[in-house]
Amino acid sequence: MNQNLHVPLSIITLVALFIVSALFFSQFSSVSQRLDALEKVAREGSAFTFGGLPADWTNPEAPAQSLPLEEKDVPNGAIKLQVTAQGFSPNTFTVKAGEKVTLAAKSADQWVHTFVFDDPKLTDVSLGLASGETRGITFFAPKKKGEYKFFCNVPGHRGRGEEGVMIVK
Ligand SMILES: [Cu+2]
Repeated sequence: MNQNLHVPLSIITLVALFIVSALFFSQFSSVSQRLDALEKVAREGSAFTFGGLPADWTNPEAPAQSLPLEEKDVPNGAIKLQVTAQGFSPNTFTVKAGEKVTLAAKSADQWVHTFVFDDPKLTDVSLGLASGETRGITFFAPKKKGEYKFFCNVPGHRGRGEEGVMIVK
């Protein structure tokens, strides 16, 4: 290797070091942002998506169930349902077409229950509830008026009456 190449090589080394450290620090700041987001989740009870990223459960654009909620954490104006082996209570509720809906459901007996809709367009609107647990979800009501059936999809539960209707008008 001749002498003339040494200068460019050391410049290349310096540039490479700069890039590596820039990448390192950008990584560092995104980790700290991520920790901030996780803290926010811990404080506000947001849900995690399957990708592991925190999701805001009150965002109707991307319905995702909350972590378990205390009664005081259920927003004012939320539609509240309870589900037991006897069914949903209430088993019907009414919303306006296209409006933002916040729903909170509680498993009020010793069983695990779920809340899901029949309509495939509402697949994302689903809750899984351990015994005694309340969770919430926010979504846009369908723009199409009509009756949308919901139920608990734990095997055997719908058959014993765990179903209801969301009326969109
Ligand atoms: Cu059930």
